[in-house]
Amino acid sequence: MSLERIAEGISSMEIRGAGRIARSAAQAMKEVAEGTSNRDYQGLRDEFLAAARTLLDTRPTAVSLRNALYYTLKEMEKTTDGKAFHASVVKNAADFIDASDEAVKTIAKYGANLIPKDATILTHCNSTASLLAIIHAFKHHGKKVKVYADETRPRHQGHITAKQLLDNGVPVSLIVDSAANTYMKDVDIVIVGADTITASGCLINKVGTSQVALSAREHNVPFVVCAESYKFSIETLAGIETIIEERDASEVLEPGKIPGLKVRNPSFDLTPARFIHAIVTEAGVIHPAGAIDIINSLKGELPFGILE
Ligand code: RUB
Repeated sequence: MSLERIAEGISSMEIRGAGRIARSAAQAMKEVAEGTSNRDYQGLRDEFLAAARTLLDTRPTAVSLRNALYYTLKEMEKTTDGKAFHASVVKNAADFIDASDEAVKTIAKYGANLIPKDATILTHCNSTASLLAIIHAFKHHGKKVKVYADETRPRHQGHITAKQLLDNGVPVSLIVDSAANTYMKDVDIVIVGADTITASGCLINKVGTSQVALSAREHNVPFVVCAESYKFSIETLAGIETIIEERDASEVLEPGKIPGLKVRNPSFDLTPARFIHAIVTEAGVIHPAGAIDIINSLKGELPFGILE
């Protein structure tokens, strides 16, 4: 797929989920690098930065996308040799995709360990890492799990989750988002994915996640987050606020259906760190207070700020 096709796919949410967005962005950068005959450092720099900005504009608040681009361009300030810079972009993009796939598999294994033997699980939205953790617990550990999948208004990503669980033989019931609190008394563990983890260990994930966390806390149910390290935001360490994406009102209500009505459609919300029992990363299962360590190691590795 070309850069334009991938950018369009991310904007339209045909490509969605923070991990998939990040891997697709790395793939787009790889294709830009493979498609150019340019080997002049400045020319390449301009070309790669333009491509990165095109990708960033598709979902500007996606931290995973930003970190994938940082990773791909991490040699940019370390060399002025065009050939070396070009080769590094191809290699780093491929390495990012492989590392991301591996991270998801590792998180699935660690996450499965946290799931009790005969657990009722509740999940919100559609997260590859958390879905695979449930499937791993069910298939490889033989745990008798059953799942409540929130439908996840307005785009119904919960339908994808329910279908994937069903396809893997996991017993699942689809519920409307507002029924999560009703069923929480039967739930043993909540597992969700992450769009972003902030320096203070807060979670930014699909809108409605924070209500699930609130309900879980009220019922003393552990609230577990699956997050690859590239979901952790270096920006938040510098005090830069993570902006919540607001999408088109037409996702919520057919345009003109109630003339004159204002509709708001935030795509994500923030769950405070104090509601989070554990964050499962490829580096291990951590307390939200450990977010700072992951961000510090990313900061040492990624060229934070080059896309501003
Ligand atoms: C998806 C969403 C997912 C996270 C994690 O939102 O909030 O929970 O991105 O997903 P959207 P994953 O549908 O708007 O992209 O674990 O697959 O990265």
